[in-house]
Amino acid sequence: MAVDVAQLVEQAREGRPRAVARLISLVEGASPQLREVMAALAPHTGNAYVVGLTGSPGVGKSTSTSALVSAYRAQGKRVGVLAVDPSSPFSGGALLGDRIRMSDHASDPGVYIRSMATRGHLGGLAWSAPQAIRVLDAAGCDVVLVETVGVGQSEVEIASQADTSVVLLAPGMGDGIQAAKAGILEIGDVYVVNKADRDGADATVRELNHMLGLGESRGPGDWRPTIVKTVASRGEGVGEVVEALEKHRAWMEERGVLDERRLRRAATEVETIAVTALRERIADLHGDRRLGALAEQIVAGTLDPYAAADQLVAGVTES
Ligand SMILES: Nc1nc2c(ncn2[C@@H]2O[C@H](COP(=O)(O)OP(=O)(O)O)[C@@H](O)[C@H]2O)c(=O)[nH]1
Ligand SMILES: [Mg+2]
Repeated sequence: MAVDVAQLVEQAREGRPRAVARLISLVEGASPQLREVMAALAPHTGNAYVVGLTGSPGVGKSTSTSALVSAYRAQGKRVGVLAVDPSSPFSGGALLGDRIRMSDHASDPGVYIRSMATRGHLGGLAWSAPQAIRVLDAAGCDVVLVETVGVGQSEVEIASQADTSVVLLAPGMGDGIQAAKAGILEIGDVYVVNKADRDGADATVRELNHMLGLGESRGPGDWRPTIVKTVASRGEGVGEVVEALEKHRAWMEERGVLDERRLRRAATEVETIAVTALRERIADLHGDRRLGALAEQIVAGTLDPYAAADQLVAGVTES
């Protein structure tokens, strides 16, 4: 069903939650109207500060996100929350518990909370998450918190696209090794050791210090990842997390890093849309027939795979 995009965008900019939700649904469903939506949103984007939260399931991401929402709301900021689950084709499922933890904010008109899954779209969340962030940005969110379900490759990719990446760990979860494996020790700007009410939090901080090489010297002006201990379920340490985020943001602005990151994010976004469009064209009937014909020539030895790939790309891009 076609929607009145101009009207929807206007309503979203006025901060109407239903309009924001409709726009994100268009993103999630890969609607053909998205071109129109993104064109209408473009002039109104670029204001939101995007924070990614990554960490093993159960570490306390949703609890921390909820506490961060409260902290930012206390500052009068409008906050968007995007909970993304790259492993699931259904929004909801794994994130149901998160919704309950977020229910404190359900009636606050200054907070948008949305969970998203891939819905089997070829581009996956790498394709849709940045567009959902655009919607929240244009809707006037000062801060957008992006929570991923776990620490897999696609989660790390999504988190690394944020302005600031927060990596959460908890004592006694064997998190260190897992984190190192998933590569999240390379993406964290701020590290949170949550569940500091449990034994071993200080040991986890020490281990983290060691793994991050924080004892080693860095170049002057380099960012030293901050480590903050929290008890998210009681809101303890959350103020320090906000402080660490603000510090990182200020550092990025001072050094031009924020612009750099946003340029990189935009480039990745365009590339993802382009590659996904290309892949879709190859998968359509036309492209499929072409591919079949090329495969026959390769098997017959009358064509090499590079020349065939060139022909395929040329064929699907000119039609
Ligand atoms: N003891 C303790 N439990 C916590 C803390 N933060 C969160 N939890 C609990 O840990 C569980 C998982 O939290 P959740 O936020 O859903 O983790 P997520 O999977 O990373 O989003 C929940 O039962 C929370 O109540 C904390 O600081 N201390
Ligand atoms: Mg969660």
